[in-house]
Amino acid sequence: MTQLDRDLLTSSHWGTYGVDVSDGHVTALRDFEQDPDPSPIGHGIVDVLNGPTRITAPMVRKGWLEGGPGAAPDKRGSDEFIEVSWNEVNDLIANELSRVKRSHGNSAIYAGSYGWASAGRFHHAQSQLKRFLNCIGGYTSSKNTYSYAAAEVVVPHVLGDFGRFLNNCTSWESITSDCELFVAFGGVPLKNGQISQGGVGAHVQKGGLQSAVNAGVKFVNISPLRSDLLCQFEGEWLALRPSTDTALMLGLAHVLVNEGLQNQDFLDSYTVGFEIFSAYLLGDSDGVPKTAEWAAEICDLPAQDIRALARRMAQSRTMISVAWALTRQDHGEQPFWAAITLAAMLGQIGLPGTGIGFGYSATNNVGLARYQIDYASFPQGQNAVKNFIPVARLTDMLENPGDAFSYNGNFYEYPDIRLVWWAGGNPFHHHQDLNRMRRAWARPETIIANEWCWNALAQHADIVLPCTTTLERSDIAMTPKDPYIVAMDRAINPVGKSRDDHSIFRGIAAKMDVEENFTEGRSPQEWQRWIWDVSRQQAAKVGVTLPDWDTFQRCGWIKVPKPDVPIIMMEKFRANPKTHPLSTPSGKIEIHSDTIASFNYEDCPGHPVWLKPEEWLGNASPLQLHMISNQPRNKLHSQLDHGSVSKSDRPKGVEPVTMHPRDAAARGLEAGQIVQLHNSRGACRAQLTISETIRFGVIQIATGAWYQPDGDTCQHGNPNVLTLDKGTSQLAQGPIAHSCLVEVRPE
Ligand SMILES: Nc1nc2c(c(=O)[nH]1)N[C@H]1C(S)=C(S)[C@@H](COP(=O)(O)OP(=O)(O)OC[C@H]3O[C@@H](n4cnc5c(=O)[nH]c(N)nc54)[C@H](O)[C@@H]3O)O[C@H]1N2
Ligand SMILES: Nc1nc2c(c(=O)[nH]1)N[C@H]1C(S)=C(S)[C@@H](COP(=O)(O)OP(=O)(O)OC[C@H]3O[C@@H](n4cnc5c(=O)[nH]c(N)nc54)[C@H](O)[C@@H]3O)O[C@H]1N2
Ligand SMILES: [Mo]
Repeated sequence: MTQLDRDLLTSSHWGTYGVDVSDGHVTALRDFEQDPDPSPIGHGIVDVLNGPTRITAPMVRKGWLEGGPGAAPDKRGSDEFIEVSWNEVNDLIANELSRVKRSHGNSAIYAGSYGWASAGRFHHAQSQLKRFLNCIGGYTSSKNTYSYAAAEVVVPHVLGDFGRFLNNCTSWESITSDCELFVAFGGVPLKNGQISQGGVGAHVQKGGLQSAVNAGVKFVNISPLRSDLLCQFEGEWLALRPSTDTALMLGLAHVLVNEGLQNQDFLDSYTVGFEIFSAYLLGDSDGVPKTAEWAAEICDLPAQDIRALARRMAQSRTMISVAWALTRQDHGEQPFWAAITLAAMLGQIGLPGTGIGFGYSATNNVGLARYQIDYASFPQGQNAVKNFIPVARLTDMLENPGDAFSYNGNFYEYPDIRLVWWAGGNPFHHHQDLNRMRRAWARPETIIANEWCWNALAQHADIVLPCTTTLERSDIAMTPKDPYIVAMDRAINPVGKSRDDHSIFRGIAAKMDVEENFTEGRSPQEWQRWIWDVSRQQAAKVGVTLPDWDTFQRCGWIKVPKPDVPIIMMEKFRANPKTHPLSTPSGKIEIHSDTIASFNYEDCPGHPVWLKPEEWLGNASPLQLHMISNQPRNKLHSQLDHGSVSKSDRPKGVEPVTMHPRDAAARGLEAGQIVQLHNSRGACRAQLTISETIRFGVIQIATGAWYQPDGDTCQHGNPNVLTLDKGTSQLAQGPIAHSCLVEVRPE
């Protein structure tokens, strides 16, 4: 263990903490002194580091061990596990990988391994897995995220890029000084700002929002949930029907055109295709003018409120924020495209404090002024396999090998998957229609998972490789998304026989004669120093000096200074679109995209349109409610669901669900009782909370409860047994968890 003259430190996606250790056990985490708004989430790890849910040795499912690959796959999730040694398990895996490669080729290995894992530049689980598989010929991969797949595919057609703009959203300082009206589709959910991928030093979202409120910025929270903008900030609340934001945006746009309020100069100089969109907006192309009354019918908001909001937006210095959640719905490409179009019509893009932003407080880094330093990562190498799926098409791929699918203008084929490997990420958390996924999960011959806790992913694998947590290995928390760089100390020894992901793959690499390729002769310590040294050079390129390794280790953390001026998204393009064009075909904002139009997708034509979702309140039967399954307040996804912080929320052991009093009365339900949410795809238990802070006709249940199926009913309250597994459109094929109807009955 490192001998240090300072407190032990750790970092996570939810914050930095001091670590108290006694007798080789972590006894407590302490909030980081630099953090003005620390998150309680971290404390949830202490009681589960070494408890009954910890995986302490390599385990193989009995049916697989006895019958070999493909044996009794329907017993995944219910079979017994047998402990084996590391040497045995490495042999089993090396032989199985060789068999699959020989008989079916590397494309039969699926290692999209989507998900978050833990902070730390070196021990990034997916990078370790992918580098190892690249050393043995590659794997079928996945593209895009569950977070905002629809935006990742559509926005580059409209603005030329998505990630770059997301990382450069106008900073809170600029909003505080220059914005008057902040219109937030999906709110500014501070609960989500607790998180930032790769590590957080100081939480800034609450402070940013507070400073803007103090400076007089008015907030409008457009969301089925009032809590998406905390009441203490006194925003207005427009409780629209879920999945209808695009109709509302079109209604607002129509008012602007109808009343001559759009900024034509901006449209002429900085955009293309407005005339085609405008013909649709006015009804010239389809006979339906998208008036405030038309929008009011769809979103169930008063037409006069829509008109009043449009006028206010045109008269004020306005920022439009679109929550990432708006992409996770049927036709999730449309709200982002429509929001960019609306902001373009207001003509304030590229000016201080106004324009468009993608999901303020979706994570701690949105609107956080910082340098974009291209820090080094653990290199993944080259994947020789070209096959991929859009990440949320997992079940389709397992069900339909050889079938064609559309994606972003092309056709591709689903490969025939024989072996699935997850190291970081939990599909039994993130995927939709989990009961259907579980059935498809029985098709591959072998499923391997690197995990540290017995969640549903581990329980549904054939081979479980026990990995360490961040507290059992040293690393560096260093990401362009956060100004703090933190030495993550190895606070305790690995629990049981667990190994870090790197050592796990190194062991198998040795059996397959690729150890040298995998490690390049470096130890984990040497890799970390390599990452540090390359990152120092990268930082120097933007004028940031990082100390040498020993000084950094002695200090434990450093803060990279922030740029002198606030960030203003698309400032340079605004100043001179000729010298700083966008990377779209026209160099301008594409309100109409010839490229997308040329794909001839009915579910994603050439400009923003309103398309009815497959499931929404507009086609609900009288008993159906719209279910919002948003991000959990007290954990990150399914991580630490078994820990004390998450459990403190649920005295009866099941996830809380929130319902409007009118809906509860109509069903004769009472607060505190256990209910079942159900639809044709499955059911889940939940404990009822009744509140007027939710729109009637809508229920809210956070994601994250560990999937525990009894038949098709999840006993813990995982809403993904109810959600629909369908792509946003042929363009992005993103997930649509938020477009989902359910009924609720007493248990
Ligand atoms: N209904 C519904 N579903 C959703 C969403 C929604 O809004 N509604 N949101 C979606 C979104 S945005 C996302 S990003 C996904 C998130 O889905 P995931 O990212 O898959 O969820 P996590 O629970 O964070 O999974 C991380 C896993 O990595 C494991 N892990 C942690 N550290 C390590 C490590 O060092 N090594 C290894 N090998 N494993 C480790 C954890 O134990 C955990 O099982 O969920 C999506 N699903
Ligand atoms: N505490 C915590 N924070 C997190 C995470 C976590 O698991 N826990 N996950 C992180 C990840 S991976 C991601 S991608 C981000 C996601 O960030 P978001 O996508 O912003 O997260 P959500 O909580 O799913 O949704 C935000 C709000 O959008 C609203 N909403 C849902 N549907 C609609 C709609 O149709 N219209 C409107 N107007 N509003 C709607 C919901 O009320 C919801 O509370 O959060 C990150 N932050
Ligand atoms: Mo996400």
